[in-house]
Amino acid sequence: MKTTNEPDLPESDLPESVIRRRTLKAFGWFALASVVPVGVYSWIQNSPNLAGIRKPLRKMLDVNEDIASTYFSNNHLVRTYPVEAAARVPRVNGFDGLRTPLPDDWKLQIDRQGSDGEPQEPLLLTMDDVKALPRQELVYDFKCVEGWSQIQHWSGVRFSDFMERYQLGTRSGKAPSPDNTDDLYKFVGMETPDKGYYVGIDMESAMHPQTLLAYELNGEPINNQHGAPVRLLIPHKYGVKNLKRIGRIFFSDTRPRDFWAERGYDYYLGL
Ligand SMILES: Nc1nc2c(c(=O)[nH]1)N[C@H]1C(S)=C(S)[C@@H](COP(=O)(O)O)O[C@H]1N2
Ligand SMILES: [Mo]
Repeated sequence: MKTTNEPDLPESDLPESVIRRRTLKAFGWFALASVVPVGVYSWIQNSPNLAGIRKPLRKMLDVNEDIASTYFSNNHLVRTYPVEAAARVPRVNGFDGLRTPLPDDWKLQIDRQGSDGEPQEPLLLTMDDVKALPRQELVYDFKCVEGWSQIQHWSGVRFSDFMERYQLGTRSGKAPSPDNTDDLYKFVGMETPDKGYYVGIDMESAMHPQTLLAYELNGEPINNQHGAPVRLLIPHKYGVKNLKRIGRIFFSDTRPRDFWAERGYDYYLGL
C-alpha cells in the first residue's frame, strides 16, 4: 500500500509507451538493423523515399526546425473532449512545494537577462497580468506517470501568448518570432515559491499551443491542492512536469534542474 501521494514509481510501473520508447532508445538502430533483412535494408538505403525514415534522426539534431513546426502550427494537438466529459472531482496528486503556505505577497517572478547574459530586474506579475491575456479552455485526458489518467477541464492562458506579451524567452529580449527560433533559449525552468518542487521543460513543448498557465479548474479558481494561484499544464507531458503553484520562471540554454529527473526519471517525459 502506498502511504503518500508521491509518485515514487518503480520502473515496472511506467506505462508501456515509456518503456517501449526507452528500449528503442537503448537499442536504437542496432535492434532495427538486426531484424530487418539485409536485402530490405539496402533497398531502404537506396530508396528515394528514404527521407521519411531518416527523419526522426534528423529531427533530433534539428531542434529549431521542430520548434518552428509545432509552435507555429496547430499540428500535434492532443485530443480534446466536450466539457461534460470532464471529471466532477478531479484527482489530486503530489504535494511537494505545496506544504508551506502560499506567500501573502505572492507574485509570479520571471527572471530575465540582457543579451550580454547579465541578470536584469525580474518581472513581478500579478494574476491580473496573467488573466489579461486571451483565455483558453482545455478539456483533455491528464496523464500521471503512475498509471492513472482523467479527463479534466482547465482554463488559463497559452504560455506562448504569455511569452509574446511579456517578451520572454529570447536572447534579444524581443517577443519570440517564427522567423528567428535561434533567438529562443532552449529550456524553461519553473519552481514553486518555496523551491520544494521544480521542473525543466524543453522550449518546443513550452511553446506548444496547448501548453497553458492555468488558473481555473472546472470553471472555478484552482484550489491550493491543485496549484493555486497558477500552475503549468503541459498536455504533451506526464503529470510530473505539470508544476503546481508557480513561483518563479526562468529561461536557459542548459537543462534546468528537475525534481523527478534528479530521482531517476526521464528528463523529457513526453507522451
Ligand atoms: N508543486 C508540485 N507540482 C506537482 C506535483 C508536486 O508534487 N508538487 N506533482 C505532479 C504530479 S506527479 C502530478 S500527477 C500532478 C497532479 O496534479 P493534480 O494534483 O492537479 O491532479 O501534479 C504535478 N505537479
Ligand atoms: Mo504524477
